[in-house]
Amino acid sequence: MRNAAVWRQAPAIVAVRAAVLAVLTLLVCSGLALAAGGTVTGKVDATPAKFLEETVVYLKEVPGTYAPKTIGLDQKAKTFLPHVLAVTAGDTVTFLNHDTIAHNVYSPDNETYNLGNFKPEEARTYTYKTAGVYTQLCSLHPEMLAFVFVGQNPYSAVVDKEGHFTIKDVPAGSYTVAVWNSHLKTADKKVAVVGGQTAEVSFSLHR
Ligand SMILES: [Cu+2]
Repeated sequence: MRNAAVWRQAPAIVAVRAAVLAVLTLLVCSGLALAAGGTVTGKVDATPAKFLEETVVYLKEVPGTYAPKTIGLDQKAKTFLPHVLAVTAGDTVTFLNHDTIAHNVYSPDNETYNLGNFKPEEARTYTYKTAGVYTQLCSLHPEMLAFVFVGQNPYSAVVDKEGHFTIKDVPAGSYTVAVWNSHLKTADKKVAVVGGQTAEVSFSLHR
């Protein structure tokens, strides 16, 4: 008789165990979503539109320390590639001359640097200490121009051709979203970021 009672209880125990497991899984998953942060996305319009490509959307003052990265900015066909590069203070940029002629790398802005003249296939690096926008120039070719946006934090994005941007893995919190453009302006906006969710912010740039 005792054995029969145990068999009758067994399905109930299994059901309780499954329910507990489901609740735990839910808690762990929502915890991971919070840890993974949220996304800030949107679109920037520019008047005149020709300046749209020189646009970086970024979050101002996000507390934290960020592991330094190394990112490339090449010179090819007398052009800096990419035209706009967004990095974080402490990051290193590797400049590589992909051309068959010499190039120079310098910036007159913020902490200023001049890496000298590079032979073809030569690479030199520069580590940015101070946040700000650095006009990237070549003293040998006045037509060569790029911009290195150095943020206080990694939560920045260069817009695509249509003005869309996406900033991922943002810690939950309230932030100010700002836009840098080479010629145009727009007011900052506030955004509330929730883990696992996407917040949309759009901007209109003008003179
Ligand atoms: Cu050059």
